[in-house]
Amino acid sequence: MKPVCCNPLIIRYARNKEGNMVKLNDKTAWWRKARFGMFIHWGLYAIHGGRWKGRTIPGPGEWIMAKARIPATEYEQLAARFNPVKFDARAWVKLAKDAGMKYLVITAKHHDGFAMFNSPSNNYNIVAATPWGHDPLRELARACRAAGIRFCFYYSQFNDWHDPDAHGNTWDFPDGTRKNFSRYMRRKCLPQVRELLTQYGPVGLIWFDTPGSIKRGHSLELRRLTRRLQPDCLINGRLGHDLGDYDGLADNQLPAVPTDSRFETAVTINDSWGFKKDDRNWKSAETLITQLVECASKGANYLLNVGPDSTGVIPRPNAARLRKIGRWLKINGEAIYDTQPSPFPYDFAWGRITRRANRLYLHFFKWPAGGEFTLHGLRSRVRRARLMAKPSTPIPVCQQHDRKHDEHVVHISLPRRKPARIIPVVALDLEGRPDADPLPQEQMGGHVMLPVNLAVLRAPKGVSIGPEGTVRNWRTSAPQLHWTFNIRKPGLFRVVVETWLDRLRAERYGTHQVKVTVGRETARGRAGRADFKIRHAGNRYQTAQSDIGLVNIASTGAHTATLLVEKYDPKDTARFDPVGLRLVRVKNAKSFIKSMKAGIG
Ligand code: H79
Repeated sequence: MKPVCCNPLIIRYARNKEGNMVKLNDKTAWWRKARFGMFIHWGLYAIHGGRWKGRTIPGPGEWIMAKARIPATEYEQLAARFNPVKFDARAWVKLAKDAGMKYLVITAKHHDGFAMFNSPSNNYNIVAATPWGHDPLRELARACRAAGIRFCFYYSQFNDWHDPDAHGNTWDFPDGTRKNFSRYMRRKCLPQVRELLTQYGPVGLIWFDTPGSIKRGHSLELRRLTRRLQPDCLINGRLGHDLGDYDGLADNQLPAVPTDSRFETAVTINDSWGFKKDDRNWKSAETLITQLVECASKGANYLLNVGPDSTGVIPRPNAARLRKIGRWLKINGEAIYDTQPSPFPYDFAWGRITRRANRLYLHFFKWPAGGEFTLHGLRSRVRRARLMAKPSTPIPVCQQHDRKHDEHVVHISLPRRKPARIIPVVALDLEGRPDADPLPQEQMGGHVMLPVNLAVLRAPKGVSIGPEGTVRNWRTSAPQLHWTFNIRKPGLFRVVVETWLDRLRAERYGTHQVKVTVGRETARGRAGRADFKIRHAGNRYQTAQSDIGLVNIASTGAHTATLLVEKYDPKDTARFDPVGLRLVRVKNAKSFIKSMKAGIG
């Protein structure tokens, strides 16, 4: 790389071999390339596996101490029973490797306060307090190094239910006025983070969690300590006060919009992080791969969790799914690792796009009918197309540009039958860098996708568009969203409002009376909870599609669509959470209208 801009005071930039400007010595480079990591939640809670006194406790397994309000003195006694004789660091790391994961983040200390490593500063740890007496982090760090996987750890810096000066334990230590958080920092948190950064060799990143009301000074102390001991160790955004090296979303939340590639999302395979016997709500391998693709297409890393049991074994349903992901990545990894977000700022009804240099990867969630695929708005020339699974078979491509309307279209004749069971990927080699028309337009199947991130939001203060691509705090009928898009050919379109709902808090959402206007045409209907068909083993945040009617778009060219809530459902205690608007062309408008009239008559 040749530096092209040198400011000795600040940062040096260079163009890499793909022509992108990059910061030299950018320590996030390995991590942005990695795209896929293993999260491991392992602690004393694995012994209970989500059950306490014969009852299944709601919430994730690692929360059992808080959810069942187990006194610290009682919970402590679990340590004497923790004897994971089947623990095999190399087997865990091999599983991560087989899955195609590039980094591994293990809970060194979760909210329960128990250190899963050798902590000379505090006896409440796995080496001093269990009959087993091993330091699993030492063995994992060594196995990771041998396998070329970056070793990282999770540390709960704010919540510690075992320490009277930290936060979260209101059943043993209810009197907040007696807490002295600085004392906990000096006595436990800082010494332990120091141990973690000095006992295990190079650490890829520290994953802090739930900063709560931590003071900036305390976050800063942790940051300084980390920088001093391991300057290249990354810190996640949950350190607090914007002091991390990268950002993330809420647990289990996938990005709906392209990010700046310093993003990560942590996800569970069932609904628990720690081992939970009664949670068999496993997402399918296909759902997990879809999530990985979703993240990569938005420039985000996917940190997928496993919850080993108290014998030290990663449960079979966990492991089986990881191996399936690995098999998919063996063929399609090039379309995930070290890729950039799609050059199109919106999703497609058929799937997602990732890119690397002059190549686009089309990930097909739905295979095009008869294998005939079209992509609109790609201005770059396509040199060739190939299926990742069958790279030697040439695939015919035909590209057209209508100068009059400045319309670009690529036709690709794919195999008639879907060539792989899970998400086939097609690579397109372009002449030069990808150049896509940023204005939404009609794509294959007649879909015009209008995601929230491309809208102009007119709203009172406090309502905003979040980095995940939804509107935050929409709780009245005041806000409005406006989109501009392009129509190639006049016609009749179905109007579909897409909203998000948190599956674990579904009952809080409402169904709202909404209105969409395009030019002088209006569609009115109800959108929200009533249209959710919740898939229990699917994403935590799921999309509902509410078909609210039709608009006739009479002219070619640019148009504006507006979405507003006419009547806000008073029963809603969550929020109206649109992720976008979708216009879908009615294929045979005349007969459609006829049948509608017949239906009404
Ligand atoms: O380590 C995992 C979680 O235990 C941790 N972050 C991930 C990576 C986490 N700690 N706090 N939170 C997430 C947010 C708190 C959520 C809560 Fe609940 C909602 C606490 C009580 C209600 C979820 C449901 C946890 C217990 C029940």
